Amino acid sequence: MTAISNEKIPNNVNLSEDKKLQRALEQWQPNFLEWWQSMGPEGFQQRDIYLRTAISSNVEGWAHYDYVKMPDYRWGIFLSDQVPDRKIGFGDVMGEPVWQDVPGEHRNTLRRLIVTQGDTEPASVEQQRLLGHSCPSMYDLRNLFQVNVEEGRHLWAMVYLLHRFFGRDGREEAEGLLERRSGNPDKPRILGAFNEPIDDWLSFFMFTMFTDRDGKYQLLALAESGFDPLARSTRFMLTEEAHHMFVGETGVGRVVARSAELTKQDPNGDARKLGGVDLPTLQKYLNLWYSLSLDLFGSEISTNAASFFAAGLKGRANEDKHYTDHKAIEGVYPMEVPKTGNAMQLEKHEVAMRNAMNEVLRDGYVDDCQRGVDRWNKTLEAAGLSFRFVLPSRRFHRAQGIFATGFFSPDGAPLSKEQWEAKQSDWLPSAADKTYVKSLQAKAVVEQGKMANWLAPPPKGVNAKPVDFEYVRAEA
Ligand code: BYC
Ligand code: FE
Ligand code: FE
Repeated sequence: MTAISNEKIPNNVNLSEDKKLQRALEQWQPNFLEWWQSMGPEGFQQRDIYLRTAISSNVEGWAHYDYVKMPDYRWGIFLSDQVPDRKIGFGDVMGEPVWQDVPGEHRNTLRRLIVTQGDTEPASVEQQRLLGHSCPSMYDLRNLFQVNVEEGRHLWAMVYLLHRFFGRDGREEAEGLLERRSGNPDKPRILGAFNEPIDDWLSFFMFTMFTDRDGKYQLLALAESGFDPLARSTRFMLTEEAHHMFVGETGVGRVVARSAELTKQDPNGDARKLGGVDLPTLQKYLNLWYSLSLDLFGSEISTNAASFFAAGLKGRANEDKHYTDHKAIEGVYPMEVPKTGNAMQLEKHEVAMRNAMNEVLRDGYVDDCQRGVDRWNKTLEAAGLSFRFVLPSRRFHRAQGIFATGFFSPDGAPLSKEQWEAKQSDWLPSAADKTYVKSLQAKAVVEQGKMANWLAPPPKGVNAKPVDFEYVRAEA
């Protein structure tokens, strides 16, 4: 499938053959640009940034690098190639041909899933909009903007589905996606983590490590969908998602490397004394963003998840490769569940497998996060330090699901409210920690090739360019 990139909206969905749809999307486009100008990255909009643009969906040709001003970025609509004769791979409808249109009985549910997915994309751009002013290097600044424009494209991907398949309701939802605002109590974004501030670069790296990784798992689950256009959209989004998690994992990794170095240099092993982030503070930021991201999987026991699965709308990650029983009517998932009326006591429950689908998806996510943490710990080990990062228990600091009403320590022990309050600032960033981390970033590092003191340089640059490449051109 080739892309027609000289069109107003680059696409590989034959947009020019559907004039009505093309017009509707061309009407939405200026609203998107207006949103981008007012809620997208503050500053730098007239700068030339060395960015990658998707220009088609085939593996060799889709990534094109060049200087571009962000408002001129070619946000396009790209679906992965259609798999011929694709069949639904799970649920009650397993084995039936996938749908090229929305089945009437699933219309509301699918719209809801697409809107929820779509809402996170502009939300993250809003959360990150002020970070340019405190960037630790031009390399990092460019990576931030790359993530931002791609989240903008993910919004386009969901808006295409809404316009193409959901008529007037879909068009209204597409407007709504530009109207809600991250962190605004009157019109908040839909999911919790997307209303949390990301106002320092350590939070940005943790977010792209942990929250974008929820994106990976949700997209993998939607890539299984019986609604083929959704499956194909999300499959293409996953190729971009990989870079976001790269930014997160290597971003945190570079902070870890630098912190380890400074910890060793300071006679008392305190990286803060030398202008770095100390390891215990890094652990607190990890605890925060990991637990916020765990919430994004929804409740451990969910009839919503069961019906998404039964109906063939949302599967498990890599359904075909990782599972043999694709109906999941039989099995159970053992869980420890807080007792009703007494969250301090846990009791064993056997949850019907379909009702546990959120937890099944979360399992894959937790393992994936652990692999990243292991790599950071290798750095500490190589530095000869005994400190190790740990993922806190899934019960820790939860606002969704069965543990939301209780209080739990990072190792999962039930606590009273008083015990929790006494220890909270040991486990999550305190106001003083946040002030300290921000103080390291008071001034943007804008000299080509320079790095802020609190993180290590990357081992290599972008697209085989050197680390000191001019990723963001100076103001003309
Ligand atoms: N905050 O049965 P439950 C990404 C609601 S990230 C607020 O527990 P369900 C990205 C839930 O909506 C990926 N509300 O959960 C990353 C439901 O409300 P209703 C985004 C929450 O429905 C970085 C109620 O609680 N994609 O792409 O099984 C940067 C009980 O629901 C939360 C998706 O999420 C929460 N955390 O699953 C940029 C995929 N959790 O219906 C982008 C689409 C739950 O009773 N969404 N609730 O009013 C879904 O698949 C599901 O909606 C969820 C929830 C997995 C989110
Ligand atoms: Fe995204
Ligand atoms: Fe992302």
